[in-house]
Amino acid sequence: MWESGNLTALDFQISHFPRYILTAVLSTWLAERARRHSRPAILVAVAVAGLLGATAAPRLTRALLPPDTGPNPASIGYIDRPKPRTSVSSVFLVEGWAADVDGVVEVRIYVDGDRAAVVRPSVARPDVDALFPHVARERHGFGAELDVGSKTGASVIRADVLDTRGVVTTVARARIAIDP
Ligand SMILES: [Ca+2]
Repeated sequence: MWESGNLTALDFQISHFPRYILTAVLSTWLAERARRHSRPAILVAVAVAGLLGATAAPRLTRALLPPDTGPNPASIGYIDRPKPRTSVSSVFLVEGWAADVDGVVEVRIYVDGDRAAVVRPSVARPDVDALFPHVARERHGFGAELDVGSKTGASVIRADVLDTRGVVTTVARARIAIDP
């Protein structure tokens, strides 16, 4: 991704560099020969030099800016607690981790499609860093105490991650049972 971005920037610099040389040569020529040429010839030369400079400038600007950051890899994560197919009471703790190449903004936890909590990961998870060395170096672990009130029976907990590029990804689901 980064390699291809750098190549693109390099291509711009190589393919449009001659325009700058041409513009510089024309400007120098104009400065030295202005008194010996007619006004129309100078105006044409100025117009050509200006056009070359104007068309090359945006490309140089693009070449000097950071390369396109490319596609946005999906966030990853897991719900460690409660374990799938276990029973919980109406107030229970959800714990897990979330990670993203660009960084995680928040984790949104849902119970049967209803948003139950929004948390920012705050617990260090060196195990996640070791397993996924490409993700952003930040705290991945999250935890939230949920109170589902009178809801009972089979339920699905879902964790969605909002990354720093504004994309929301469902990273984990766990089927549980809520005891009456
Ligand atoms: Ca992402």
